Order: sequence, then C-alpha cells, then structure tokens
Amino acid sequence: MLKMMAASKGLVTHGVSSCQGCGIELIIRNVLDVLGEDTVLVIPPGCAALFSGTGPEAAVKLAGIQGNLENSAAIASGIAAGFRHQGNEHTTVCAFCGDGATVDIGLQSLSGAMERNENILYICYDNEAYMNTGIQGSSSTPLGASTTTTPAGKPVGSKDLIQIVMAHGVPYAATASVADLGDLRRKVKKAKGIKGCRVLHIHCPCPTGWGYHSSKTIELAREGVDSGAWVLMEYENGRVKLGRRPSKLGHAEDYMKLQKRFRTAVGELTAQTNERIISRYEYLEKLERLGGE
Ligand SMILES: Cc1ncc(C[n+]2csc(CCOP(=O)(O)OP(=O)(O)O)c2C)c(N)n1
Ligand code: SF4
Repeated sequence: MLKMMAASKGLVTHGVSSCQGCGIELIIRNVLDVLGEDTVLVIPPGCAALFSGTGPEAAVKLAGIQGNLENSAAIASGIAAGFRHQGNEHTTVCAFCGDGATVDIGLQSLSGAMERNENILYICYDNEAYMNTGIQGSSSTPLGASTTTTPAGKPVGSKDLIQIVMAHGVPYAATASVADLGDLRRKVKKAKGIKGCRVLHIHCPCPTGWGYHSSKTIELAREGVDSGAWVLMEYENGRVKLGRRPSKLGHAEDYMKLQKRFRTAVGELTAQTNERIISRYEYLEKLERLGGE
C-alpha cells in the first residue's frame, strides 16, 4: 500500500477498496485534485471511510480525522476554530459525508455550523441510502426505491437537502453530479475561494445499492440530470441559479429502468415521481426568477 501511495500522482492512492464503478471514488479524486494538499478532511463512518482509515490503509494523502455520523460539521467547525486561533486563513477544512451522515444523523450539527456560518466546506456525496451497512433507506432515498428497510419501495419521497441549506442563508451552496465533472470541479473551485459555510450536494451513483452494472455509472448519472431527478444548481448571496435544463424533464422512466432498486416502482409510483420532479423544478425556476428581479 505504501508503494501504491508513492506511485499514485493525485491525492488519492491507487488500490482503494470501494466497489467497481463507485461514484465516491470519482468524486473524491476530483474534489481533492481541485482543493489541493492544503486541505484537512473530516470523514464520518460510511463508504467514504474506505478512503480514510489509519496508517497504511489510508487512501488519501492528507491530514484528516474519522469522526462519528452525528458530528462531522461540528468536528470541522472545531478544526476551523483552531486554524482561526493560529491565524491560518488558507487551509480548507472539508467534511466529506454520506447522505445518512448529512440528512439524518448529522443534520443538527450541519444546521448549527450553517447557522454560525463556520468557515468550512461541507460536501455530501449522496448515494441515497446507508450503503456501508447494507443498503438501509435514508431520508435521501427517493420515492419507490427498494432498500433493505424499504423492500417494497420507499413509500415517501426524499428530504430536499439543498432547500434546507438555502433556508440557512449560507454564502454558497451548489448541487453537482458525476454526470458533469467539469461543472463539479468548477463548483468545488468556487466554493474553495469563498469564506464561510459552503455546502456541496453531489449525486453519487452506487452500482451495489442501486442495482446496475458498474460500467454504467456515468450513463446513469446523466439520465438522472436529463430527467430532472437530479437538478444542477447554485445558490449564492441569496440567489438561485439553475444549471443545464433537463432535456427530458419529468420523464424519469429511462433513469429508473436502469436500476433494480426501482423494480417495484411501477405505474402509479413512476407517475408520482415524474409529477414531483416537474413541480420541484418549476418551484426552483420561480426561485431563480425571483432572484433576478
Ligand atoms: C449513530 C450511528 N448509527 C449507526 C452507525 C453505523 N453506521 C456506520 S456507517 C453507516 C452508514 C452511513 O451511511 P451514509 O452516511 O449514507 O454513507 P454511505 O455508507 O452510504 O457512504 C452506519 C449506519 C454509526 N456509526 N453511528
Ligand atoms: S456500496 Fe456503493 S457507495 Fe459504497 S463503495 Fe460500493 S459502490 Fe461505492
């Protein structure tokens, strides 16, 4: 492993133990490539912890800490306070957390950090379930998706994290996806250059939990963006700016058909999914127009 670390060029070594086709690996390689080595990472338990670890198992060549599911934003806030005390204004403190660690178990600590406008970059990679412990449903799991705790399909929709973040009035927040790595990198770069609490919410396909072939990660992420199941947007200084308009807005069938987790979501549930996608998108468009007035 030490040899692999030395041989790999970026800040993430070769030979990580995530599943083939895992969206997290693409995300963390790109995020750290943009953030650079003057970065401290906070990673809670979850699949991203496959990249942290201690000693020779660590796949990232950065200082960092693995905390708890409840308190990544609080730990990051403490590290940022330490740097402030030392007069260090340059190091990026980045929390890199799954959806369970963000929208469920760590939501209160994230909310506090956003309220206090802590100088941290909080990234939620969203694979839409508790993957590391066996694909349990989270409040980011979408309507109709089958998990080990929602075997017949989740009967309710997901929490809208970006709107929760916007309600806190942070200086910068954005959604991104592995469907468009150029856009993702641009948003990471922008977030890096802003002071205060910045939040990125990144769609993260998971072949193991979503039930698709590992070669289809990018194709699937693109279907998500094209259908509007995942909306690319930014929020800056109180204004919403939508990214590329979905080319098949409200037609999530192709996206859903590619994934076994939606095998029970037929007919009525698919129609409900499409309705939700359209009404959410129209609402976001209204917010964008309001910001422009
Ligand atoms: C309070 C608490 N409950 C449960 C666990 C067990 N646990 C460890 S990792 C994990 C899954 C985390 O899911 P998520 O944050 O979505 O990340 P993913 O595994 O999907 O990458 C769970 C439930 C824990 N560590 N702490
Ligand atoms: S279970 Fe999913 S998120 Fe976790 S390592 Fe495997 S592909 Fe990645």
